[in-house]
Amino acid sequence: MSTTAADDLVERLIDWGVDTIFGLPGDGINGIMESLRTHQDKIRFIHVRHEEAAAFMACGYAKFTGRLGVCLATSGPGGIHLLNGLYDAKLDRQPVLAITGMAFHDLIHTFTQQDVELDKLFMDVAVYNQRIMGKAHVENSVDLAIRAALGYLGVAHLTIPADVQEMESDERSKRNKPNHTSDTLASGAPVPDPAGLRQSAEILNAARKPVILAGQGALNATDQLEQAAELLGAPIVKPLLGKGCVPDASPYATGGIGLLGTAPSQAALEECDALLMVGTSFPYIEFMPKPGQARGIQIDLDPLRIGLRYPVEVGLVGDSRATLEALMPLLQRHADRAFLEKAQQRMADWRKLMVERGTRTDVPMKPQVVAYELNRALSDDAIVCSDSGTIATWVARQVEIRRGQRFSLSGNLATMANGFPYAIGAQVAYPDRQCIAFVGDGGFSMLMAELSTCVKYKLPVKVVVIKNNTLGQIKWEQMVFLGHPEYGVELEPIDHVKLAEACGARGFRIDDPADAGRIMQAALAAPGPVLIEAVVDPNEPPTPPRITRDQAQKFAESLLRGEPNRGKIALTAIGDRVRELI
Ligand SMILES: Cc1cc2nc3c(=O)[nH]c(=O)nc-3n(C[C@H](O)[C@H](O)[C@H](O)COP(=O)(O)OP(=O)(O)OC[C@H]3O[C@@H](n4cnc5c(N)ncnc54)[C@H](O)[C@@H]3O)c2cc1C
Ligand SMILES: Cc1ncc(C[n+]2csc(CCOP(=O)(O)OP(=O)(O)O)c2C)c(N)n1
Ligand SMILES: [Mg+2]
Repeated sequence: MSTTAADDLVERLIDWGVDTIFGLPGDGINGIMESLRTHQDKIRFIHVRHEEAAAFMACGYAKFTGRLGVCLATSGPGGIHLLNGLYDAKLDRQPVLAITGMAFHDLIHTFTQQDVELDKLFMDVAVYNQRIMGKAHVENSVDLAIRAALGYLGVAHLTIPADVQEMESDERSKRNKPNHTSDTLASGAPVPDPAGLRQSAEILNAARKPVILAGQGALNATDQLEQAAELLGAPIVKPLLGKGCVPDASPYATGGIGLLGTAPSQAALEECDALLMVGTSFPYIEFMPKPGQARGIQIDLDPLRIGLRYPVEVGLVGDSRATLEALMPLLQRHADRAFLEKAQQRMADWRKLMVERGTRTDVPMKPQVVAYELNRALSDDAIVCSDSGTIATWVARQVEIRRGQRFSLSGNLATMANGFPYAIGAQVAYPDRQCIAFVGDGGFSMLMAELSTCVKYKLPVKVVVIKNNTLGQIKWEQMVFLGHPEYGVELEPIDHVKLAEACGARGFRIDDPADAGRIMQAALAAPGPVLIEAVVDPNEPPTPPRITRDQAQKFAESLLRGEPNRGKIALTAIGDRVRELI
């Protein structure tokens, strides 16, 4: 039987081990859809409601499995819809392959319908970007696309004109001999040079107050980070994407850093005299030590990232785990534990504060209470996905990640709406794990139709929607950073329980802290897709670990300039600080 170019594409994906594609059909990809139909015993097509969700699912799938995520969209609008999710993958460095259709090859750029040259549109997002010109062009393009996505940790894009997908003739140019390209991925990473390792050890051995800053690139180095921290007597500070690199209960961990971080992490960075960065590009330099304060060493797979945010003396290019293993035999155990012990005392106080905030009994309920109860109800293998918004603060501080659990959000693009599709991507990859989306009512409403995808594929995703009827993060930014009263942030309320039921999922509502734990446990234990609407106080601000004088001043100004909720806000924790200034 003759095969089409689309068959060659799908079969090559299967050769590479791809077994799942997230997407939505259209007449620009009918050839590929037909081939997916005839190969459905080897490759699953997950039919989504919005292509943006397909790209997020592919990104989430890649984040939690380390494998290639694949998404598919039709020509023109379908491809355009993918873009936000693809930028998320680009910025958080995830291997994702996007496949799109295009107009017929002999009508491109003739004002025909859906005439969007997606390869041109995707130039900036993709590390590899190819317009497939014929059946004989498929094999080598797919091989390169996948190798580029996995090898360079980024987005690859293949676009195929609709008629080329159906092409059966395999006429090749005389240089393009068949079977000369390979579906083999080279693995491995550079090995840091011995001189760099020696110099790093000298710096760390001489330090009195070393800190380890460990991010997403160190997720595979839990034991090594803890061993290095034990040797050095160093606290481990975790940028948000690195939340899972060591458990939050680790004696070395001081939690996150930045606006949603912890006070002990901030203090450790302010006081340290050496900084060992491992697999992180943490963007907020205002939280880093002052240049000259701490001697810097950085481990990163990508030489371009060395010295990006802090003037390091030594850069070690390599994999976090292997590099730490090479470094550790050169480290001496620090007898002086005072710096680590100080961080541990501060963490004990911080944990008490978090429990206090998570167990508040106020009505309306504080959002921290929901995150606190979620944390208690999580299973040991939970995958927790979140969104951009105040929810990121609640989850970062209240979910105490354990060994075996995973966490992510859209770190560097910081987009809304990724959290729910990430959880779906995770659940598709791991049908038996607990997959949670902890999202805001604004972000969730952008892609809420994917509830129907969960029902269709019987995916038992649990979605916790923090309902504050506002774009909370922006409301607080308007006030605290700019001194403006809130504007344009109110959300028309949605009844999420009814929405869940309308989609065929189960809906629960939590609005009373006294019932929060019981309902959360019951909802997470319920089979199938479940939505938990948590009605919370919209006036609870996500306070930074330490409020600066300028922030408090701006906040006070926003209240004085006519903030509509000033009465209620003045009763919250941040209100105390503001009242000192008015
Ligand atoms: C609403 C919102 C608020 C936020 N607030 C904060 C905040 O307060 N604090 C905070 O920390 N973040 C915050 N973030 C996220 C923040 O923007 C960054 O995305 C995050 O800090 C980056 O974390 P990272 O450095 O671990 O990851 P990345 O920026 O992805 O860096 C990972 C690094 O590891 C390298 N790498 C990859 N694999 C390996 C390997 N095997 N070995 C060695 N190196 C490797 C990569 O080359 C890269 O340089 C927020 C995000 C949102 C949406
Ligand atoms: C696609 C996109 N649009 C806008 C923003 C700006 N933004 C960041 S957080 C946020 C509010 C999120 O609101 P919600 O999901 O309700 O969460 P909350 O802050 O209320 O917890 C907005 C509008 C963004 N990051 N991404
Ligand atoms: Mg909201």
